[in-house]
Parts: sequence; structure tokens; C-alpha cells
Amino acid sequence: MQIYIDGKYYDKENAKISVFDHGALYGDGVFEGIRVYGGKIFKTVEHIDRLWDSAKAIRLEIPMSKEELTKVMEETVALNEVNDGYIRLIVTRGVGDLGLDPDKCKTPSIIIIAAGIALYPPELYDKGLEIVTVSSPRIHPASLSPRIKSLNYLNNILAKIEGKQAGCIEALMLNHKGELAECTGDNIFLVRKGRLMTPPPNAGILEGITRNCVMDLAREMGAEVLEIPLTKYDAYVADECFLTGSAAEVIAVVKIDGRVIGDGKPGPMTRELKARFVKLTQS
Ligand code: PXG
Repeated sequence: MQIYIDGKYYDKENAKISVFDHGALYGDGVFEGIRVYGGKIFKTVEHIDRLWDSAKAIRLEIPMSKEELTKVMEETVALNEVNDGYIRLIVTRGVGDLGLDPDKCKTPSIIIIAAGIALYPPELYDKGLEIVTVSSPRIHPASLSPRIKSLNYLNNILAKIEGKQAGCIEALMLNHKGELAECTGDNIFLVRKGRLMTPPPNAGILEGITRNCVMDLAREMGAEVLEIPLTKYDAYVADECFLTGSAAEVIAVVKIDGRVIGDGKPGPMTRELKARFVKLTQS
């Protein structure tokens, strides 16, 4: 494996960053998780644009143009002969000293890892997931907007720990108002009476690229798509529920907080959207 760090490639053992990098010291940086299908990077423009927005929101200047970074990403994928896999694209604040001040960091670091991806076990795609709502709410958008895909994922990690403790592979986080927000690394959708519903970005969620893609697919199917605040009540009475994410793609949820959703099997809208999504990744 050849990992790109600031203009050079290193093998896995030698791909290292400084302990004084503020990405390591403070989680000061941004990232993207991107899929590669058939050797092609999926939704490159959307991921690059989101990375730039995340960086702008934390006043981090990426030391490369969007076009240059796209080229380097493609080069890293080709060099590693990744056909179906995953890219982790990271921009850290860079090396500074032992103080928060980002201005002490002269140059941000760019890291690109192109590798395989560990997905949910295949049988879960057929059977569907069981999830639980956890007590840690999604971080308040006025503190650190969940729209920033930052290197600071402790909010999600704590939720993941709580979910695992309850025997679930994924955890559902509510927002500061007690509404549905998102899971630790995926967005959530509900289906009720043929309508597709998902929380709006201002509910305090990451505006997922898979999410947006699935909403477009649903509109193509002629389904009504609503971005509206949702509560646990909406989840409990839903006909279907599924999650979306670059890693998860589209995966059904059949139980929430021990309650069976719909008839306890992946529903028709979920299956159709999943099929259309897979087709899109193969085109
Ligand atoms: N919410 C959160 C909090 C996420 O981290 C999504 C939603 C889905 O967004 P996309 O744009 O992927 O549809 C994410 C995505 C990883 C990894 O390595 C994490 C994500 C995606 C890919 C890999 O942990 N999170």
C-alpha cells in the first residue's frame, strides 16, 4: 500500500505524521470518506466540494486546488490498483506547538489512503439492521456544526460505544431538540405511506452525499421526498427505515429500540432504492 502524504508516497509502515500535528493533538482537521467503484471515484466533485466547505468552516486553507487534489486522489487510486474500495482523504491543520492556536501551524498536511473497505456483514444487507437510540445527543450545531466533517468524531464514537453496549452495530443519535439526527456514520430515512422522509441538514446532521443521491433516485421513482424534522414516534410508526452512507451504501433497519419496523423485513422502497443505487455505482 502506498500512502500519499504532502507530495510523497510512503509504504504503510512508514506513513507517519508528527505528534505535533494539530490533527493528532486536537482533532483539528477535516476529512472525507469516498468510494471507488470499478476503478472510478464515486461522486468526486461532491466530496471535494464538501471537503472545501468543511475546511472553510474551520478557517483551514487547503494548500492545493480542487483540480490538483482530484488528480492526486486519482493517482493514489491507480498506484494502489484499487478497483472497489475506499479513499480516506484527510487535511490536518499541520505541525504546530503545544497550544490550541491554529496560527502556529504553518502548513496543513494532506493525506490520502486508498484501500479496501470493511462493510457491514453481507447477511445484514439481506436481513436488515437493529439499531438503538442512544443517550448522547448529536453535538449542538452552535457548538460544532455536524455539517463539518471534522477529525473530531468523539461525539459519534461515544454513541457507537453506547450502541455496541446495547448489542447494536449502529446507534441512532437524536439532536439537541430530541429529534432524529443521524447514526454514527450514516444518515437515516423513514418511509410512511409511500413518502420518503429524512431530517433536514439544519437538524444538526452531516449532509451525506449518499443521502442526497438516494433522494434524487427516489424523486426519479416518482416518490414524494420530504426533508422534515422527525421524532422517535415517526420512526416507531414507520413502514420502512434505512440508512445511507459511503461505507454502508443503502441498508435496511428492521428494529429500533427493540421495536419492529414495518413487517420486520427490508421494505419495497428500501429494496428498490438499494437496487437503483447499486446500478448507479456500476454505471
Ligand atoms: N453522517 C455521518 C456522521 C457520517 O460520518 C454520513 C452521515 C454519510 O455521509 P456520506 O457522504 O458518506 O453519504 C457519514 C459518513 C469511516 C467512514 O471510515 C465514515 C463515513 C463515510 C465513510 C467512511 O468511518 N461517514
